[in-house]
Amino acid sequence: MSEKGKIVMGALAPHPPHLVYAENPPQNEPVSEGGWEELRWGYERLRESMSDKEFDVIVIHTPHWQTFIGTHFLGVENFKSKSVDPVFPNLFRYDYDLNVDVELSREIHNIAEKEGLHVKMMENPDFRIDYGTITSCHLTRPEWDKPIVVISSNRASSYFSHEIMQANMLKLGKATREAIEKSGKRALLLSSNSLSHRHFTVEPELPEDMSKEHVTNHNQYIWDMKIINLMLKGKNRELIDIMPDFTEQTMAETDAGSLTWLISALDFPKYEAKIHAYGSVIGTGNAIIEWDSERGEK
Ligand code: 2X7
Ligand code: FE2
Repeated sequence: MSEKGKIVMGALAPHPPHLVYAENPPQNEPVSEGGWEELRWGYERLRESMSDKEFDVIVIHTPHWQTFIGTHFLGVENFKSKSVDPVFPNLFRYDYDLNVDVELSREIHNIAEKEGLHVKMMENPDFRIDYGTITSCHLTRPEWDKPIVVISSNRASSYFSHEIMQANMLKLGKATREAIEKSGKRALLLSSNSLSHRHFTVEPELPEDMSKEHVTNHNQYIWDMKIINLMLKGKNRELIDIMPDFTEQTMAETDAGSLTWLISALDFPKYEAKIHAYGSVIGTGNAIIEWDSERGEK
């Protein structure tokens, strides 16, 4: 490919397995009566919004593939098995069969390495894919007709600090953008994480009983709105500046680095993001948000 590649869209695409459970797709074993419609309709609106986009590959950064020594990348062309959520095995037992764009994976890996990051290609064919990757990809593109690149979450937040994690993710985002441009491919990027992440410790008898669902507490809600409004106004430098405090005070899943990686890959968009939904899942805050980088360029 000779033409320069590009990121055609970025999205915050959270992965509560409850949303897949509620949809009852053929791949998932447990059966539900529905639930969490606001978020599921939000994913429907995201899919509608990207329906006229042409892209070759989905690149996803996932909080539930946690690596303590560096950032890892899937490096095998196909994975087929069952993924079971360790916390919610009653909700998520999903048969997956997915293809990986190993060439692009390797290119991001190589550029990130040159930037000084500790990286590794994951080449074990029996590796079990995490439910974060599967849920976000399923809800964004249920056809599974595009190859994916999966990037692990290096736990620098736990090992060092949110600030060190962010410094690394800013480099990784830039490396991702450069690799995509070099590849000539058109990519959709997904940051697979919730926002505020304090959650209930007891599950209702019927998990999809919506009379039991609400944000854990008001502080979490106020913080989520602050973060969402910065994204909607294109104030992404400010967002990165306050992300460590937000992460600490709401135990946010931004500790994984996914959102910082996405904002950096999109090169700190100044244009407005578009929100498709905000809702709670066992008390956590979840927003579905898109950055249409092609529209933003105009
Ligand atoms: O992994 C998750 C999550 N991030 C949010 C809500 C519920 C369950 O799992
Ligand atoms: Fe999660």
